Amino acid sequence: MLKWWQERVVYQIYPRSFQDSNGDGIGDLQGIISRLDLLQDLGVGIIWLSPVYPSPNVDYGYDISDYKDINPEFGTMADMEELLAEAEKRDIKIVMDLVINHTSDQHPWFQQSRDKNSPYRDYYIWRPGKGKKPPNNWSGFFGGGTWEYDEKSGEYYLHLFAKHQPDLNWRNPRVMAEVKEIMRFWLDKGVAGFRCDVINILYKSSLADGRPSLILTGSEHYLSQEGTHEILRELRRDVLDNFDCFTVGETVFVTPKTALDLADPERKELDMLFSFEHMETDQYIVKWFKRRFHAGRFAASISKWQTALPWNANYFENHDQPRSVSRFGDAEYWEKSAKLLCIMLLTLRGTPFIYQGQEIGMTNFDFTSMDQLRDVESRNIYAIAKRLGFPKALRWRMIKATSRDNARTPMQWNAGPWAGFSTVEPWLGVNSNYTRINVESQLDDPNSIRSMYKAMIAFRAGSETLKAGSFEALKIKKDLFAYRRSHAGESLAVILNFSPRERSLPWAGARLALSNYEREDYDGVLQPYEAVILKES
Ligand code: TEU
Ligand code: CA
Repeated sequence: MLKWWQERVVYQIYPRSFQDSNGDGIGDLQGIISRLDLLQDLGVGIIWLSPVYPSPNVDYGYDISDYKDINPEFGTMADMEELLAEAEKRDIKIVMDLVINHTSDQHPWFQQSRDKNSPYRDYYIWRPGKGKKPPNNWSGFFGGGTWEYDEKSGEYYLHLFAKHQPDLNWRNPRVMAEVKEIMRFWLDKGVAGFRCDVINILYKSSLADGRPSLILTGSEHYLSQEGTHEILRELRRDVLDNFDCFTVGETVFVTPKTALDLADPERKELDMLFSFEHMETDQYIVKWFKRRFHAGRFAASISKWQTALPWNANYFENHDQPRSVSRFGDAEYWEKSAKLLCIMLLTLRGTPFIYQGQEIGMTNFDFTSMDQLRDVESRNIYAIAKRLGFPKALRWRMIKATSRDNARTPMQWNAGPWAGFSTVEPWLGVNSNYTRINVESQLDDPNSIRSMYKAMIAFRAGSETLKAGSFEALKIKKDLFAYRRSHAGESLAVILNFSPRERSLPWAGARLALSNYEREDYDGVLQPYEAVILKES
């Protein structure tokens, strides 16, 4: 029997860029409330809100300075309670983003911890340097080091992300108690669960130097450590199991083995998790060095993970990733390839996660210079590439293709000023294709990408095979990817042509259930970027 978070489709909202309601150029909670009817129309069952807590916005909400309030830019706690109530009226559940590996350096806990004698000192990881050097050689997720010297304190503090995001010390039982309190606060308000930010790096087993690595020096001391498993089991036992809720972990650098240790239902840690392997098939070593997308590599990774875990959290884009149609699709076949990705996402086994704008085929941002970018990660990497002597054209190409700002431009609602997102210039530029790509132009068009998402969400909702069925990879050949979903005597074959060429793939004894092309039945020849669902039995 499936749980409700396995039956429903999740829609991720990046609140800053979804809908501005008060004309300050920044998305907000009242803006989200004003768009709930459209999300209900789409068929969304759960909304994952990227962080809406007070934040100095170094990392736009992923640096939290108060876990039990609402960022005034987004509104008030009353607005949040109204959002919860309005969503519930539409049978939409709300999931919050739980960022507990680190806080903002403006959090009162951190400010007090700078005093060596403060009871908050051990909420964070403070260490003396080695002479003039930091305590170890670890490298950070945003490039650069992971230790910041604090004059007042006379010591360094650890930050695996930006220096304004000090890591919490999860060896301290008071940190555990504080986080349990925060989780109960939101669950008592009716929040239906949490997306857990970089949740598999909480416990640092050692602060010893790491093996030098091009990716993350030192990660062997904190990736998926036993201490983290113990933390997750305790949070589940003492808090989560007392509510009808779920968790989806964002888990970096997991393998099928380490992922199973985090998401195996028997271990009662996470309910499901986002892995990254399929999102790393178009890069060399790190995401800044792009590699041509190869559908076969992508399909092979997806297939591996479909059978590696008891349940998957399937996604092709989010607020950290470039737009999937620009990355895995084809601009020449923008509509068809966006619909192919839609059919793939909604026919895989597991909970589908749709990111705002994906449902209308929003593309990467057409920015032309660094001063249009806001993302701390992009700016850090650009500065490091410059220091390393990368030519300007090369470092610009790296950033433009991969910057997280590609996914953070304002939601394109209509062809009006600022794409209907705001009445003033937004905090981040609007993609110039908003007059062509927007919700309003697709809403009543039965052949639009949004209509395909709406149809596929309904198709999946009515199909026990797609929701609960098994997954079997059938063909992974260059640009062709075919798999079978079976359940209780029904068998559906999904065939995806990730290429601009016609491809012959006869499929005897099957009846067409759905295609992203207008056709009566399946003639064994796939059109460019055609995706079909065939009923085999
Ligand atoms: O992201 C974790 C993370 O590692 C991402 O930076 C990811 O590695 C990369 O950007 C995409 O490949 C989470 C949040 O999703 C991200 O927005 C935050 O910046 C980060 O944690 C720190 O909280
Ligand atoms: Ca606003």
